[in-house]
Amino acid sequence: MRLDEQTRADFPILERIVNGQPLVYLDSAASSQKPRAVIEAMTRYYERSHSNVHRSIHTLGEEATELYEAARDRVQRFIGAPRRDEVIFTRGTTDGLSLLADTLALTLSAGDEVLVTRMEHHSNLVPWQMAAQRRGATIKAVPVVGEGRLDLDALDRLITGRTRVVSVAHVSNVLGTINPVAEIGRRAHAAGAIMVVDGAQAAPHMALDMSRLECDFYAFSGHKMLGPTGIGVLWGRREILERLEPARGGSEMIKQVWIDHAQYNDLPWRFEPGTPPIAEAIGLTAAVEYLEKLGMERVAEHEGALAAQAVEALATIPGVTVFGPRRAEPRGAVIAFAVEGLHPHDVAAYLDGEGIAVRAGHHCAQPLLDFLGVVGTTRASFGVYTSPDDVDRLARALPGIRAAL
Ligand code: 7TS
Repeated sequence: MRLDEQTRADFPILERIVNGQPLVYLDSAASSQKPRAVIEAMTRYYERSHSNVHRSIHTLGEEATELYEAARDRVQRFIGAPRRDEVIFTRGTTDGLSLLADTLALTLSAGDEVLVTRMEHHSNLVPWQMAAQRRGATIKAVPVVGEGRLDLDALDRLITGRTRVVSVAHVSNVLGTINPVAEIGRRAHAAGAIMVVDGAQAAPHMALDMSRLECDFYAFSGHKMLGPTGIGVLWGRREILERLEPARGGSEMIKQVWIDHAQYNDLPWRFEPGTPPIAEAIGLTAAVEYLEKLGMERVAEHEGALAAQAVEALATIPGVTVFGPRRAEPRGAVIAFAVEGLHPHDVAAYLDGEGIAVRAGHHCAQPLLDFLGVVGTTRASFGVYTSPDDVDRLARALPGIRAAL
């Protein structure tokens, strides 16, 4: 059975009728929909076990703490992390990368360099800009070439003895390019730099193995991988986390506090100040269990087939330009395109009228769009519940757009 045939009934929202048509949800890269298992796990928790974690010894306090820490074990296994205390819960990818940039900023000096790429989401740019500005460090970017790949020859020239951090998206949220992060990580490590990966568009769609990825930090969001909003993960290599001072403080991230100083808690709690997203961690457990049951290899295969179908179907429509790698090689579960002479917002509004949800705009990747020479694109993106028929409905709707506008 195809993955969408197996999963669709688990997603209540897919029963919606939008503008008189059965919903075609092609905006999973912005946020995925949620299976009943996730919604019910969170409701069950609030109805039966809610309390704060790591502080109260009453029964509910213990239950909530156990469930929250069990989520860490689930995530550790899901991403192949060597140790559970390397898994830090955050509020999302943006929060994880900001936490990391704030923390690493404490180690940067004037003249140090942070290397990013031109295809980064703003969440993997702005936190580094802020860190660099505070410390007098410099930001450099690996160019994008051809159909949307990183220029790896330029990478070698851009990594210098001053490069402290290299931070790269695993999968581009606009181009769908899957970047060779292990190879980039090897080169970063050879120069003594810390390798950071923005996995927001990878974690929901492919099997991950932190022990083999040649990176030191990996950030992703729960809400893009069938889980709730408000939770994310920052995985970090223990040897590095251990020597970093936390940049954010308060609450249970300490062992002891005096008026003018504090002794910080062990990993990972040292980097989790404040009441964490508890119900969200429990929802994330359910999402990870759901994905594991499907099998991430199967998820990648299903979405890869949809991407190939979409590239082929859209690229043959007159006036439609598809961005990103064209060949049938694996690409991420997103496809951005332009319709000649039409603003992306008009394209998205027209498609919405047909019941088809896509995103239009700069996708928080303005430097990349400058390179592509467009102010925005329209983007279709897929999840485990996306069907070939959804892609077909998009492809059949597009040719009628000019007559309709
Ligand atoms: N990094 C990448 C590559 C992303 O695609 C996104 C979100 C983020 C970071 C930020 O994730 P957040 O959960 O903290 O918001 N990308 C998109 C998108 O493509 N459309 O809406 C959000």
